[in-house]
Amino acid sequence: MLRAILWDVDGTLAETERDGHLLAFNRAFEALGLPWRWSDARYGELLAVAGGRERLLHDLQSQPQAPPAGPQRLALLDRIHRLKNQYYAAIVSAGALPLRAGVAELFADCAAAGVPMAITTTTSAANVAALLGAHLGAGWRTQFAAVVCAEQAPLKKPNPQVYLRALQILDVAAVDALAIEDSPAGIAAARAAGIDVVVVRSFYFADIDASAALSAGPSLGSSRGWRPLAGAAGDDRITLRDLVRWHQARPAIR
Ligand code: XBP
Ligand code: MG
Repeated sequence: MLRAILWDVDGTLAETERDGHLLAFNRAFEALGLPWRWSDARYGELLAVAGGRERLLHDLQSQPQAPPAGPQRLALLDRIHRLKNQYYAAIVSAGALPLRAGVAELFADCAAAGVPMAITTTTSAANVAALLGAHLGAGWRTQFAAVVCAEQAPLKKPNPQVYLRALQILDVAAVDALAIEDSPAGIAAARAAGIDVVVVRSFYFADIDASAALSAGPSLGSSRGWRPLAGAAGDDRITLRDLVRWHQARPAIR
C-alpha cells in the first residue's frame, strides 16, 4: 500500500540546477574575481558529482587558476559555496525559480488524501527552506512529515542514506513508499534503499536511462509522454491516482 511520497528537490520540484545553482555559482566566481565560469554543458557534466560543494571541489582539481590542493583551496571552496548559496537564496526570493508544472497539484492531492510527504535531498536545509518558503509560505514545513537534507544525510546520493533516514522518521517500510526523482544518482539512492521511483525528466537529465524506475515522463503537469501510460482516469496531469496505480502494479512493471 502506498503510504508515503518522498520528493527529491533539485530538478524535480523546480529547475533549480539550470536556473538557480548554475547562475549562482557563476555569480560567486565573478564576485570573488575568479577567472572561470561554467557553461551549461560543463555544468551538465559536473552534475555527475552530487552535492554543490563536492562538485566544486571536483572542478577545482582541473582549474589551472585554482590554488594548489590544501587549506588554501579548501578555504576558497568554502567561500565560493557560501556565496553561491546566498545568490541562490536571492534568485529564489526574487521569484525566478517557479515550481515545475504539476508539483503543487500533487502536493494538494497528497494533502487531500492524507498521504504523508517527505523531502529527500542532498542540498542544504537552508536551500530547501528558501525554495519551499517562497512557494508554500512560512508554514511550508508543516506540509511534510519528514525533511531530510544534506545536514541529516551527509553521505550524498547515490548513497541511500537520505532515503533510509526518511523511512525511519516516517516509520514506513520501503515497499510502501515511492520516490519522485530526476537524476541517475537519485534513482540509484532510492533503489538502494528498496524504494520504487517515478522519474520526472529535468533539463540536465532529459535522456537518462530510467529503466530502474517504475515510470518516467517529461512533466508531472501533463499525462502525455509517460511510460507506463498515465492519466487512466482522464486526468491531464499526473495525479495521486497515477502514483497509486503504478505502485500497485510494480510487481508486473518490474
Ligand atoms: C542536488 C544536488 C545539489 C545541488 C546544489 O541533487 O546535487 O547538491 O546541485 O546544492 P539531488 P548544494 O537533486 O539529487 O538532491 O550546493 O547545497 O549542495
Ligand atoms: Mg534532483
